[in-house]
Amino acid sequence: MHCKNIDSDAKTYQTYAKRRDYEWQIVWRNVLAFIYLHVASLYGVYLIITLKSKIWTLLFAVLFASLSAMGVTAGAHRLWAHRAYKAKWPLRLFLAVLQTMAFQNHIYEWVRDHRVHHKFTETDADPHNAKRGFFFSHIGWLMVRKHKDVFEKGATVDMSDLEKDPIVMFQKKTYLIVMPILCFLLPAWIPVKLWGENPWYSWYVAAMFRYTLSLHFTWLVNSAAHIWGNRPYDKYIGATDNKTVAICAFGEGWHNYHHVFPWDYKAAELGHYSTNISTALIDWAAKYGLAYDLKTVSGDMIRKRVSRTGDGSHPLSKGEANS
Ligand code: ST9
Ligand code: ZN
Ligand code: ZN
Repeated sequence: MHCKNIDSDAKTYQTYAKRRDYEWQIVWRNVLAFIYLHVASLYGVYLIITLKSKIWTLLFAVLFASLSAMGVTAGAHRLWAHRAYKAKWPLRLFLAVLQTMAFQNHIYEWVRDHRVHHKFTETDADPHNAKRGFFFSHIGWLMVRKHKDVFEKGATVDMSDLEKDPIVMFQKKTYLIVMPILCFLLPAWIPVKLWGENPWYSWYVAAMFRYTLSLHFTWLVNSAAHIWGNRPYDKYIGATDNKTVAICAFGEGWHNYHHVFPWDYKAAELGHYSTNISTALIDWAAKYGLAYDLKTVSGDMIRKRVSRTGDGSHPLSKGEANS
């Protein structure tokens, strides 16, 4: 009898481990939230194209989305996840506020998932492993429990620098109160207060549509920029350089470069402002001394890497072929 219990315990554990390996354990709360977000956003699109909502509400939504995107790109990504530059506290506070407006989890969690993504790219320990397909790496990973390797291998990632940043830790502590105010209530309230928008129109356009669209633009980096595009710097990795994603994601679509040289504050070789507006913000902040120690990569290092592992799509490798 006793033996039987142990046996069945072991079986339960094996089944559990197997399930975590191969089965999607769906988190219905998130599935329902995403369904609501998408239905509400479609209604927002209807309000925009039928000109029922005011044009100012749409312009405001674009501005709000752009500011919050900078909190993710220049803040959570380049500053906190990669330490590609240093920032004085007023800039860190500003970026933390913008990042809270974006609701992509608090900085600490965002950075932990992102560091794990870089350390274990396209393995089971990668939270949005692109080998599991477009849907999983785009949105699916947020609707299921994480693979056990994410917890186990993720535990090896050092987060002590963030634990020492009082702004990051304050945001973590107050996130569940401040985030709904900054991401949903504030953008829904401003159009009502400033130009008399209908409160429901404001909710659907400036809150729901704006938020959902900026999530998709961000997720494209994890999905599209791990599937489609060139691999000018390293043809042996999944990440790609994808101009469309770069434009949508404020300069984060030069993802082949970024995976090869993650410490570059431009997250791209060139960082032209037209396809990399986040770099413009960091450069501007550096001019006023708010950002400093901007890290980049030497032309020589890039050239060597392009000729060693590039897929031949880089202008430098074409030059080589001609000479
Ligand atoms: C969102 C995030 O959308 C988007 C990130 C995109 C990143 C893109 C990067 C590309 C570059 C930047 C581009 C920017 C472009 C911007 C342009 C915009 C126009 N390591 O997670 P839990 C442990 S969020 C180590 O609950 P479950 C840890 O102990 C959208 N350990 O796991 C943790 O406990 P604690 C809105 C880890 O239960 C515990 O496990 N948010 C790691 O499997 C439990 O963790 C949502 O939709 C790790 N990596 O649940 C909510 N991870 O935290 C989404 C976990 O206490 N989240 N541990 O230390 C969830 O509901 C859940 O996380 C879950 C998994 C259901 C997905
Ligand atoms: Zn990636
Ligand atoms: Zn990164």
